[in-house]
Formats: sequence, C-alpha cells, structure tokens
Amino acid sequence: NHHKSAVLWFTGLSGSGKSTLSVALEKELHHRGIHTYRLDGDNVRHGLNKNLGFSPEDRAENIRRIGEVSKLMTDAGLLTLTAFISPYREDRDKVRELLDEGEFVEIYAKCSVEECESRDPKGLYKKARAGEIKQFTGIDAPYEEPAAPELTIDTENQSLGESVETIISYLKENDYI
Ligand code: GGZ
Repeated sequence: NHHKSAVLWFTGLSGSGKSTLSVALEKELHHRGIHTYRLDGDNVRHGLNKNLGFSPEDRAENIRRIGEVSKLMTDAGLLTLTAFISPYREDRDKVRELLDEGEFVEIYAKCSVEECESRDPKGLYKKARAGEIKQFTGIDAPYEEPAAPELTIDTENQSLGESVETIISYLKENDYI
C-alpha cells in the first residue's frame, strides 16, 4: 500500500459531485491502506479561510491558500483530496505550478448547470435565482472549464461507483497507488 504523494484536485460546479466523489474515493483508498487527507469547504472555509467570501479576489485567495496547504501536505507524504469549485483556470494553474510535475491531478466533475440546479441539494441555486445569493457560480458568476484536466468525470451520466473505479484505474495506471 505504498503511494506517491500528490494532490487530487476536484473542480466543478456546486452540486456537481466533487465532495461526494472525494469522500467515496477516500473510502476506497483507505480500504487499500493509503494515507489521505481531504480538504473541503467544511474544514477550510469555516477555519483557515473564514475571512473570505465569493468575490473573484476572495476565491483566488481561497484557492491560493488551499494550494499552499496542499503543497505542505504533499511534502508530508500524503495523498491529498481537495473539493472546491475553483472556477478560475488561472487560479488552478497556479496551484499546478506550485507543485512538482505529476503532483497535481486535476479531476473535472463535469455536470451541466441545469442538472446541478435540479439537484440543488442545499437550495442554493433557488436562492441564487431569487437574488438572495449574489455571484453564484453558474448563475451570475463564471465557471471556467479545465482545458486539459488529467481526468473528466461525467457525474451527470456515470454512477458514483463507476466514477470511483475510473479514478482508481487512473491512479494505478500512473503509479500513484
Ligand atoms: C458558489 C457558493 C456561493 C457562491 C456560497 N458561489 O454546494 P456548496 O455550497 O456546499 O458548495 C459551494 C461552496 C463553494 O465554496 P468553494 O470554496 O468551493 O468556492 S471557490 O472555489 O469558488 O472559492 C456552495 C457555497 O460554498 N457557496 N456562496 N456565491 N458557491
């Protein structure tokens, strides 16, 4: 159960399945005895980044700090999983540049706004449509699709199990695990 240290960086719209995927993947990695750490809104936006909102500048700073933390974790030998919208290509690319070759695995949780909006697990799209939340990604704030992600997971048409299998296969084929 040896692994290469790296960051598995999930990106995608709110409700696209980033968190669900990262939780399920982490469970599978733990079964294989692999040491991981997961970063998401719950443990980052409520702590380290609680002074940040959702303006483009704050999102950039959110991603910059998460990138730096991921780098520290990678140095500590962990396989880190991150689940943030990270809507700007430039911000994600800066994290990629921070890390060594092969240490940044960009995984695009691809799902249409229409589907995310119909899932609306937290009722946030509804609030965004009503104007109660401003600058909501996919509604009145942009999401820039990755140009060349290591993996694209079609969460609209693939089951969770299939998606986890796809990622595990990629990690095996590329000697991460
Ligand atoms: C997007 C927002 C917003 C706005 C609050 N836009 O579905 P969620 O609830 O749990 O995931 C979203 C989360 C996004 O935080 P990130 O740190 O991932 O964003 S970024 O990478 O862009 O910095 C959503 C909630 O916070 N949320 N307001 N305006 N998502």
